[in-house]
Amino acid sequence: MRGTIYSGINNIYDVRYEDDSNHECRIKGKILKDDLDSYNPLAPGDRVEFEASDSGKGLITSRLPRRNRFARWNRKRESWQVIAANIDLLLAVISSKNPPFRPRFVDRVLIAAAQGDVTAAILVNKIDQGVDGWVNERIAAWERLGIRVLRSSAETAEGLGELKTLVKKKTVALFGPSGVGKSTLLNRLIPGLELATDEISPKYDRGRHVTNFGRLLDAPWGGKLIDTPGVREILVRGIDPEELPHWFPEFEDVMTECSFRPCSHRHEPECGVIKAVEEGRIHPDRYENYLRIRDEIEDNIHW
Ligand SMILES: Nc1nc2c(ncn2[C@@H]2O[C@H](COP(=O)(O)OP(=O)(O)OP(=O)(O)O)[C@@H](O)[C@H]2O)c(=O)[nH]1
Ligand SMILES: [Mg+2]
Ligand SMILES: [Zn+2]
Repeated sequence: MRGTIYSGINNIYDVRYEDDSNHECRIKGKILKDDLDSYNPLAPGDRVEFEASDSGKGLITSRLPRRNRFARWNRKRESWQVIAANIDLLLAVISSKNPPFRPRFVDRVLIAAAQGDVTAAILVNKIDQGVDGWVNERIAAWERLGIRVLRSSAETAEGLGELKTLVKKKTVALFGPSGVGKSTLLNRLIPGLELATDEISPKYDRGRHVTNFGRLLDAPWGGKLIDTPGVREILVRGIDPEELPHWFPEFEDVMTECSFRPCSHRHEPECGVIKAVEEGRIHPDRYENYLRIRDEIEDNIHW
């Protein structure tokens, strides 16, 4: 039998069969541990082969090939954690003010999505709390790269119509820091859904990590949505430092003007990237983020 993973906690997976029946499954043997670069063998959205039993429990015997996956590097485990598989879109969700707007976090999510062959869009939520000029400027820089950016408020419902249209008939995962409103948005989109949500901590200006496991949800209009736990950080791994510039699409054109090859675009004279930053063709904060990520991956070169 073939089914879809809806969620998994402590190695027990909620598998949904074609007839909408639910099966509480464990993994049979180590069959899924082969050729894995992640510590979790299955994530919401995965398709599996399983053997059902009369008691509603079952055994997963294999994972079907993935079309794509979105994964994040887990610093403690030094391994990838697959967040969602076989998705049409990853929505990087961020808030405009509280928790603070974190564009550099989003840039990293865009890289991680591209690494897993996943299309990404950005959702700036909580716009009822205000959107500063620099936030709009950063949004415009993403839009110039051809990335879709939506603005929404789960509080006033502004932008929810557009969001609904975007996710229609698709499998879409929401990913971002804790407290930005991922679960609240899903509760707003899917009538009757009551995912747990909580206020952000006033002392630290960040969420309390309310959602603690990823979960696939059926939308009444035919699509599927995935709620995921908020994360504090997202690291860039699996990319050689010299290759990093290629993950910044706006560098691609201007890199041809660099005099040095290879050019790190840090301090070399006659660097096309530095020139483009000075002339305002590359957003300075994207460039700053490039420098930091480059330092970070060079410090981790041993892996
Ligand atoms: N003002 C305002 N508050 C919002 C909005 N969306 C969500 N919130 C509030 O933000 C808080 C955090 O929302 P959650 O939905 O729990 O956030 P989350 O992203 O799911 O957080 P984790 O599950 O911890 O990752 C709650 O108090 C929500 O009511 C919004 O658009 N505007
Ligand atoms: Mg949540
Ligand atoms: Zn250069």
